Amino acid sequence: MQVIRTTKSTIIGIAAGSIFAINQPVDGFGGGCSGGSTIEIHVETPGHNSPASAKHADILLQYVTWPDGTAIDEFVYVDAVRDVEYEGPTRKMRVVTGPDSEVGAPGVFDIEDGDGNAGSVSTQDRTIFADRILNAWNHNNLNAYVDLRSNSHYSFTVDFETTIRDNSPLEDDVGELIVFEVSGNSIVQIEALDESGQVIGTPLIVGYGNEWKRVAPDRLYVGRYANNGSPRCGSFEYKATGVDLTDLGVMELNTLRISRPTNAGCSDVRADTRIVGVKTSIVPTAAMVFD
Ligand SMILES: [Ca+2]
Ligand SMILES: [Ca+2]
Ligand SMILES: [Ca+2]
Ligand SMILES: [Ca+2]
Repeated sequence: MQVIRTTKSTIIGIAAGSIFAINQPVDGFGGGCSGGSTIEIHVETPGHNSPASAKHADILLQYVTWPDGTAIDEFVYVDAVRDVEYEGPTRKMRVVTGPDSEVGAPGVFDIEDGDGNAGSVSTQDRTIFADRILNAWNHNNLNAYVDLRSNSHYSFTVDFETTIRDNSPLEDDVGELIVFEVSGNSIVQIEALDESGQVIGTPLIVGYGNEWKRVAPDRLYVGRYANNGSPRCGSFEYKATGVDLTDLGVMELNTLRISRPTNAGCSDVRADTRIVGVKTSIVPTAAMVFD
């Protein structure tokens, strides 16, 4: 079993011996319509006994355990967001951060509201919305995501705070990106960009082929919000999947473009997306290959 622990952060607080005793991949919950496929992501929900009751509050990422047993507790967050595009109607693209959260910028923010004129989406709205996305993606509260309810074109570009590198140039079980999606029923395209904004590698449609998985050991849930942002009854399950950088055709990346797939067929393209980088490698992969 390989264990990568690059920080002295949260895991230190757990009694020695306990952490890796639960390191086995967690199976599904005895079947179910999605086949029981899971991804092991451990969270803390301060003030709540379990994630099930934290749907409007902090869901704080702690560590992830990949199918080969690799446990990682260091993540790479987004530190810039730009080039927001959106061609759909108002009230259909918003950023949600659980309104009872203490990490992040709690609230429900529609893209068209930034400039004070809720009737349309202006350039100023898109600029302000980039900051809304940044406020949702630059910390470890997973209950913070882009909420999309339109089939129309959208895209935005994010820079990560440090370079994300593949732990192996081959296909491997250790994901460098964790992509979350509300309900796990929508697809989203991601592409690595170079410094000049050109696509490098291969665009990847997440949720198409690489299916969304139920989070284990505890399922995650997010709240439902009315058009005016007020909480509604019920919840949505929050699913996720890991992406190995090999699937994006790159060995490292700093910048990611997130967009509506253009040839999506009949798939649901109204993705509700949150992406977290995973620090799986502390040295450049090229050095490991060519030394
Ligand atoms: Ca506006
Ligand atoms: Ca790889
Ligand atoms: Ca990898
Ligand atoms: Ca969805």
